[in-house]
Amino acid sequence: MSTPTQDAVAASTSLLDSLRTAVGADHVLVDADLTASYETDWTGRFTGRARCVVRPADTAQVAAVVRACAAAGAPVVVQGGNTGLVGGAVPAGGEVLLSLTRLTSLGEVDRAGGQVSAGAGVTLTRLQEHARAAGLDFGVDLAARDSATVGGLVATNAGGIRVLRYGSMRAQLLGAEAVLADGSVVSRMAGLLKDGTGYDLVGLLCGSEGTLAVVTQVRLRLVPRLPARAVALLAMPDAEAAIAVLPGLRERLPHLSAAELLFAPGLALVRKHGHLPAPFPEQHPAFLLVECADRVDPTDALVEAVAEAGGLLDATVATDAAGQRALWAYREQHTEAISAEGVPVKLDVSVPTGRLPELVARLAPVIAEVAPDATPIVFGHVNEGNLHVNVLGAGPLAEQVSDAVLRLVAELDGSISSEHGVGRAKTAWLSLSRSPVEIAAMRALKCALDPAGLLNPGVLLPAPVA
Ligand code: 2HG
Ligand code: ZN
Repeated sequence: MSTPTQDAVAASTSLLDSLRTAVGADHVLVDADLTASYETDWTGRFTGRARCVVRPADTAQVAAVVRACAAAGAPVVVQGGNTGLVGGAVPAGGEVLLSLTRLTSLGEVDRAGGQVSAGAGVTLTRLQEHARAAGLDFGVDLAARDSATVGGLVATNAGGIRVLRYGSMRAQLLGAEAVLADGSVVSRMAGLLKDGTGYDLVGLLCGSEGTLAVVTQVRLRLVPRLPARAVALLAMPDAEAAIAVLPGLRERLPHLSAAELLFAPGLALVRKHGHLPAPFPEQHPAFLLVECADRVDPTDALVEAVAEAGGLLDATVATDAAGQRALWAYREQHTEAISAEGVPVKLDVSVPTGRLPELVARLAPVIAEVAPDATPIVFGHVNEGNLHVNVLGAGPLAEQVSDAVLRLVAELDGSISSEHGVGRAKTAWLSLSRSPVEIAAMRALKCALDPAGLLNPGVLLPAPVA
């Protein structure tokens, strides 16, 4: 008779055998030096050992992997480009890590429909280049574009820098193919612009952070390519003034495509790590970076609107590509500069836009009260009331800092997760943004689609109270 240990070893060997049969032995990684890069998140804050890393090449292989894991009762964690910031795509310990980076199929651009099909492992940069080569563009853009993958963008309902103009990832999603927890496949890839037949499963999978199904392919809406751009950086006395300028710019500039908020401490970090020159001769406390995109040069309209905006301390407008990249670098290099400084507490929150000045004003004192030595670096997407609150030097007070900031956000009727997802980082605070009834409904959906709880356990929903 075999012992429980022998049974466990035999079960594990038979799962590895099934996975090797599903994807080929070369794509089942077990050696620690091969799995390491998949096991820690981009920030270095979340880490855990995977049972193995499996790298399927297409939907059929993903289905075979999920079936094998379901048969073995083995939990699965799903990963794309590993650029997530809430620990939602790295193992907690012992899961099979399903990496989707080999799902790189990219269909021909359908110009009649203004759509394209993309595999979950296609990077955002590749998708953008593909759309642009066909005279179109993709409506979502963000700084991690070279590594972030379509599957991860869908899983987190990613936002980024063009939400003001085109909406978040869900607004681009016309269809999806996904593997359910039992290994069966749902495919809705026709890209119908109108389809009122029942529950919107595709919309539901967007933002579900890999907990309901594994999205393997999506059908995406494309937008017109707007090659003429103008970018301005406005220096402002404070957040309130920067926020107050936005409605006027939005009303005057129908081709406004981005409005980003940053502050002196973040700018200083970016300049230090990126070795960048100062944007203005004088130092200023707050900045608004705005971009217009159109088919014809939007510079004059932007200059006029900026000239009429009140409360500016200074402004600079870049019309050529190099100057625009240089202005964007002040904003886009925040994440890297912060990481170069240390492992931050990273919070991504939003409040109704009208309450943004109050959030900005109260953040520093609220953080100082629980972690007096910590340094907050705040920046964000002002149109959506979305701030990225990064706190350096919180050390053992990380949980207290998160708690204080997220409670402040809830008090202001905001969301504890705006565009990065809940992941493992924020499950404990889900009830600040979702009522018990909503959480029960979310749990019911999870149980219906993944009754054994094998897909991304511990992500998004807190563990049920025993
Ligand atoms: C951004 O807007 C990203 O640049 C990352 O959402 C935010 O690093 C962050 O906190
Ligand atoms: Zn962001």
